[in-house]
Amino acid sequence: MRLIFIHGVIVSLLRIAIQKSGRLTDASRALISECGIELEQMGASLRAPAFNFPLEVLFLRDDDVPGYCDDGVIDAAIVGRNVLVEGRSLAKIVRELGFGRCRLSIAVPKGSSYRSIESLNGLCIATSYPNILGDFLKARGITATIQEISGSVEVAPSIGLGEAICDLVSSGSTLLSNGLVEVETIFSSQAVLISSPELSPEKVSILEQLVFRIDAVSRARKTKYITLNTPNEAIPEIVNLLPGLKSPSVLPLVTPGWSSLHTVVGEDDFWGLIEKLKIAGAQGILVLPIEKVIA
Ligand code: PRT
Ligand code: ZN
Repeated sequence: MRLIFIHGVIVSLLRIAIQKSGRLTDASRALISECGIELEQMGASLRAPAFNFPLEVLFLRDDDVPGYCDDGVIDAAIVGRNVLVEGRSLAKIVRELGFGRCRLSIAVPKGSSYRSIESLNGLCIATSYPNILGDFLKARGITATIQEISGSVEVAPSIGLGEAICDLVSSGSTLLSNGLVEVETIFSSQAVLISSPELSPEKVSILEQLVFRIDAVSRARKTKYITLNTPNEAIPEIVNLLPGLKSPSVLPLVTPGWSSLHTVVGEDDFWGLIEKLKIAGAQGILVLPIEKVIA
């Protein structure tokens, strides 16, 4: 176990992996930074200790994460759920992080005679996800050949490597530009925080502190602080529209008969809510970002 000193006291260090260079890298770094954790910049080093939190970040290829986590080489990681499940990892999902959303889908060439899932019987499907695909097909009693390939799966049918593919999709534009049509979604994914199956009590405690901060950041990302002015007679209707963390604060304005209302709202149907507030009589609506929400 690597030890560090904070204010002269020995503490253990939580070793967390994030993707070195890829789709999850920026959002993972941003999350760590929004948690108030500052990393030492060590050039092109694959390791960065934190100055102000008992954490060390390792920058890895995502494919290495499940094995390292199971073996206890790393204590935690931010990785796509797809990688975790495909790697048959024993790691525990601690939190879903809400970024890196995508789906694993089966696609066939445009114009092919696909009708239903039974149409996959006897086909050869090219994929980098043989385990997830194999489980899916087995559960549905489909017999197909799985051709495992490591990249550029979407070009496989055009070069004779299979009659269908199974790959990650987000916008769908890669499928479209390769003349493929999505026919079955077999798995939904997003970035998750995972932890090794066996952590010492000290490391569990550090992980809990990290998760506390991540939760505060996640709640803040989903909420906005709102202030507005309203004629007093409209307050009951406006309060009804604004649930807030508890209930809105109402402060009298200098202008007689008017008040200012302050509260926190979720981002779901945010614009719909603003419309309703205006109709109810709200004016001068200000919307502000929130940095952290401590429950
Ligand atoms: O180098 P390393 O091995 O670490 O990275 P990688 O190349 O294996 O992974 P990377 O960086 O491409 O993706 C990291 C993670 O991001 C994945 O494991 C997913 O959890 C998540 N993610 C989210 C995606 C996508 N969206 C995505 N669209 N991963 C890959 N894609 C690819 C997909 O494979 C296809 O080629 O993007 C293409 C499709 O995108 P659309 O938008 O055209 O549908
Ligand atoms: Zn990878």
